[in-house]
Amino acid sequence: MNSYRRAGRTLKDATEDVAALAQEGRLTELPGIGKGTAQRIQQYLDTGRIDVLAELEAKLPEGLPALLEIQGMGPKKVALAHKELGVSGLDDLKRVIESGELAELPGMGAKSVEKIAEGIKFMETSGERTPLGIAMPIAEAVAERVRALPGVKRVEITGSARRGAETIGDIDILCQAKDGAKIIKVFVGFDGVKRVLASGSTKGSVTVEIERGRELQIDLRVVPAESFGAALQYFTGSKEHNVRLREIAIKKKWRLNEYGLFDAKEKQLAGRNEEDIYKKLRLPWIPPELRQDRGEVDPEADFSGLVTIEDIRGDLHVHTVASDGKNTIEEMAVAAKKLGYKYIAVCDHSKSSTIANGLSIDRMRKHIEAIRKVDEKVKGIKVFVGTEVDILPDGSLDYPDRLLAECEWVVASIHSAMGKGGKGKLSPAERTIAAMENPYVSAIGHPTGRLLGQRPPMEIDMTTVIEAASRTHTMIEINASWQRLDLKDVHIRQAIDAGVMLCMNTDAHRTETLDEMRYGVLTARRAAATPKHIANCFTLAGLQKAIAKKRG
Ligand code: DGT
Ligand code: CA
Ligand code: CA
Ligand code: ZN
Repeated sequence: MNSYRRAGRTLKDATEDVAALAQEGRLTELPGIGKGTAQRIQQYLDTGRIDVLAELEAKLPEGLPALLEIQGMGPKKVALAHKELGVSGLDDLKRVIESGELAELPGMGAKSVEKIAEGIKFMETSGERTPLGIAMPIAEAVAERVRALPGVKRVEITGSARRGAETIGDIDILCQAKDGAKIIKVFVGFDGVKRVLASGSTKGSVTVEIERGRELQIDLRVVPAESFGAALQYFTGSKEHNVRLREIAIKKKWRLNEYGLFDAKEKQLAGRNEEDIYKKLRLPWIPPELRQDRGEVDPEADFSGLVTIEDIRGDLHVHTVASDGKNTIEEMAVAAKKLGYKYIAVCDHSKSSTIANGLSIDRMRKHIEAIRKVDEKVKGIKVFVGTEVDILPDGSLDYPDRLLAECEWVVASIHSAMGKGGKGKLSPAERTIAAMENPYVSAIGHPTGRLLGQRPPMEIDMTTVIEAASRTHTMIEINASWQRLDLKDVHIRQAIDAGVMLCMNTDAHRTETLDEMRYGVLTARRAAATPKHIANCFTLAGLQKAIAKKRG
């Protein structure tokens, strides 16, 4: 089992195209891939299935693999519950938790059962929504294919994806064309379509499989030119935002729907372009990310100048092979330069993050030298000597001050003991604040520690954290990785209002994920952030000044 897991990891991390390697018969050159595994990969590439896997799956009760997704339920516990109590699905599991039978199994106990119960609750409430970072590339690829069809004039992604929501229920795409039925017929036949839910003359609905047993719905609507703007506005939502707009229309005795804005005599006042709808309602055009009914429907508001991806001049939290990254310092620097960045901060893990291959003090000293060398070698980009230092359970940092002083940029993060603290223990907020009191800590990394759909945020009082950040001149990170999006939008707004300087980082562990910055930008726009709120929108000199504000 472990060898398959290892092979899986190898494939996921492979820098060469696996299909190409297979064709050349070179799969066994990859670490952890023997002849047998290579044959199975080949079978999957040829047929889309693996016989051994299918046989194993057939032997297992259908509901069993899903139990592995529950936080706190490892393979051993699933096997134990299955063997001893006949648990073969979620309902069974809930029953034996309720009855107390699960807690009585060897190696279980009340505490781990409580954790499992929480895991179930979290999984059920996070539902079947798909992370933005999975849904967006699919939405863009499908939109691109629709755009290429003959007769298609305009295509836009709408719905929650256009609003940059953290998770997506389904993807909504809007297209302008005359012959809807023809477009939709082609759409429902796109390769990759798993099921067709609807296929008409104005709307088609399909699903695609995003992982085994998990499908994502895509709706395509086709509208004529005269109502494209109205449909774009309507299907972008949110529903609550649309309700506000409709209230304004009704007050004027007008009507607003997906076909347009109409006066009392049914004359269309706007509909061709989205901007016209807002203009007729005497509102500024409201960026989609802000359409959440949080006070944005305001004639006086000014939403110009929100941060865009072009404003980002560097990434201040990336990892390398020195800890748990996949690329070297130089590869990360060159990739950042290709994105047009002026600076990058190499922030590998500190010694206590042992599972992430954190650097001992000695290794860190050598690493600092290595970063300096790359900074000299790669021209046109400043490579900051940085670290992502662990905030330990007692609120102290994982490196001594004299080592932190050698770093130009220090991100401090909590990676362990993420519980709420309690008797004699510091709470996550207390630990974070203790870290911010350290003069060398430039920023707090992924402040709530959440992993979307997997791990809830720590119980951390963000109000006191934000207040301390403002007082100590410590920046707070907007971790742009779509798995985190941490800070989230409402906390970003809260930090801005408290005068806290933010920074936006990908936490990239490989060159490819440097481009996840876009998800951080969408999230920051949902908080109406502008470049002046985000330190890595500054020039190098401006950033250095912002860092010096704390260090003096
Ligand atoms: P999702 O898919 O759950 O992530 O969220 P949305 O916002 O994409 O919701 P969805 O796909 O159900 O509908 C897309 C947009 O269409 C929604 O944001 C607003 C509009 N819409 C859909 N149904 C209604 C409705 O019953 N009333 C109003 N006012 N708008 C609706
Ligand atoms: Ca949707
Ligand atoms: Ca939809
Ligand atoms: Zn981290």
